[in-house]
Amino acid sequence: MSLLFAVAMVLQSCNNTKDQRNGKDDRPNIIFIMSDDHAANAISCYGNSVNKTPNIDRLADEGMRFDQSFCTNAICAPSRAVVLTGKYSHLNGVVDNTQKFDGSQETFPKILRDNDYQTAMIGKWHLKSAPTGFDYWNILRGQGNYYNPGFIEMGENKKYEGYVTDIITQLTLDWLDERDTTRPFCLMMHHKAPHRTWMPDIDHINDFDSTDIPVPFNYFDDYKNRSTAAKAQKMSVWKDMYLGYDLKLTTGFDSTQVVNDLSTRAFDRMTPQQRRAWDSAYRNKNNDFYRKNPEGKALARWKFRRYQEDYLGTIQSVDESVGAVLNYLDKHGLSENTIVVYTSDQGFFLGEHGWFDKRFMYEESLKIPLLVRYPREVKKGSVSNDMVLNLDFAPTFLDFAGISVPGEMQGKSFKDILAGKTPGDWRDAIYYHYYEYPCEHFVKRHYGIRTHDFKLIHYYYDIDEWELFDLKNDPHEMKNVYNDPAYSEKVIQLKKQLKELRKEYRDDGADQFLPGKAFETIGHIAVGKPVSLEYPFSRKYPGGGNNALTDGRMASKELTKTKDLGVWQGFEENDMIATIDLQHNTDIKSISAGFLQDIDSWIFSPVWVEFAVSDDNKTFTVLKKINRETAEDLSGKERVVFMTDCENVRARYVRVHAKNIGHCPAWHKGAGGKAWLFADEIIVR
Ligand code: SGN
Ligand code: CA
Repeated sequence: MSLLFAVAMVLQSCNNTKDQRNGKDDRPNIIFIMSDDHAANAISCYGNSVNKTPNIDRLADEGMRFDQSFCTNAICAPSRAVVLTGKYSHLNGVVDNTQKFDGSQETFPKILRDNDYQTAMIGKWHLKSAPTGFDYWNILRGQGNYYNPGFIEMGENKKYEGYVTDIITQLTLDWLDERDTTRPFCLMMHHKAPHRTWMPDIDHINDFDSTDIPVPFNYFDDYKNRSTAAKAQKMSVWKDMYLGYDLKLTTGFDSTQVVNDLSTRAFDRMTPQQRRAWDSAYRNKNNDFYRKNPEGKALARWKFRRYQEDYLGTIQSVDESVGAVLNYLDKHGLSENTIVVYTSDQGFFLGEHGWFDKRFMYEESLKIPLLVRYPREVKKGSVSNDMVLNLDFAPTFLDFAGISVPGEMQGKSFKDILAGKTPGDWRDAIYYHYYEYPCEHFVKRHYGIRTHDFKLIHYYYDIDEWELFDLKNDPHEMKNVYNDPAYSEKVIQLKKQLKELRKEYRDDGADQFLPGKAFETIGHIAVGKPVSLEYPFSRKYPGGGNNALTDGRMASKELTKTKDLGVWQGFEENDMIATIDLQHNTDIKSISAGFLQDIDSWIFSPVWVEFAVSDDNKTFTVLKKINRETAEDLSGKERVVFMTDCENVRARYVRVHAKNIGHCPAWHKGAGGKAWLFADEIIVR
């Protein structure tokens, strides 16, 4: 390449990025504010809320509000991966919350950074791998805590005292202060709020005490004519919420009336001062509950109310956070040239159908709030009814920065829509796919299509059922008309369109994400040998019976990834004391036993495991007693194996005693409840 040509190329690429007149980089800044589980129905500019969000509303007043904005997979980590990559879950690899994001793939922050943008990520990340593509990052550990949360700042553990939303806001403003003002920036401020368990900041705990909060008309939905999926979920406000853990009935006038199941892990984090303030903010309303002692439907209504008071309470701080950022921009003359986006990783049920949580392709969780302010190009107070997706953020930001969008990104830039010029070929249907099942809340796997007027959903894996909703006539999705002959043409047409979308997005191999095999076949000397038990299996999880512990089938480590939970042998409250008869004296080199740990499902790995052998099944020699490691990550799901090597051991009987923790510990949401021990398999070599 000649020198002249090289110089010309450099100049040309600068043309794209720098304002020629003053040599200043004039590309817009981007502030991407995303909260967690914030339903549009809890933002006042969306018109349906009981709360007021004046600061978030400012973005609608001064920019554009999207009324048809959706996510492609309504669950946290997958949604974040879609935002970063502009690719559907099956291509970016994060189909559910259990997967780790592969940070080596292309993301929009990386591309912006390569193009001289400063990039920062502050707040909830939840993708398991360390952030890539950011000059600065400071992320919450895991899901994050509301009080005195732990963070990871550029790989280093940090703990800040205070309330999570305020801390994230302050870190954001600090970063803005310290940035290089000669270059544009892209800043992600991601709040934890209003995620479960909805712990408001102290001064917002009582904000909604005297607000009228109407119970949704379909709160007592019976799911008639809906799919089995709608009936089988476990996300009912009135059936599945814990009184202490979720609804804060942890402080009342005397200790007998206190529900003691709010994770003390959340409470242990509080300073004594915070704890006192928290208790005094809840005490009166909790006493009122104990005085009235509601039951039946009254209790169900009380639960809804308390859920909403707390949920909306956390949003008060999110709104203040948005206000603080907007004020900062005003004060520093940045408002004109900064694109500010407010959205959420997905929607949320606020009691509609009786539910909390998300996951379903129903409107409340599918829909994301989306407000965009950019005074240079977006008309004040505009509203769009074009269908946009969280898949579109990456291409849109790159478009605004004047960078061409990589072909592998599946979203489309909605820059023109923001300018009030919807492209003629803009999409008229969206595609959705949810995978996380079986798992907490038990929402079955499904995918579907939504057009402006209809929604067709296919539930698969352990069922094969369809739902069709006529959104114009049934906006709340109360009547599945899939089997109504009047809609048979519509079904055919939508199925065809759905098939085309699946093809276009290359989502035709969903099988690869189905749960794996329930067990692995393994050979060892105890295979087929009889087992006797001191305490029997619990009838609830009897697995395959005694001999399944030595049947050469080792249960998969991913309980949630198998259809057949029965491969594990379950002991409720009791220890497992299993004796294997090898039939005759045998040389033994090692003994191991596998257990499941899935603390969210009340399954704890044993406190200790003792291995012993005997010649006569009367006198046993203890070979080894192993205590559980204490530093485990308590939220994970894993197969925990206890093992002993044996030297010069020859015996006929092998006994494995695994100590059940007995009851869920005080910090657990099931505190005091019977704990489970899941075992399989005992391997003797
Ligand atoms: C936690 C919550 C669930 C929630 C998932 C997923 N339980 O497990 O209610 O559905 O996160 O949320 S909690 O008791 O631990 O709060 S997500 O935001 O990560 O997708
Ligand atoms: Ca087995």
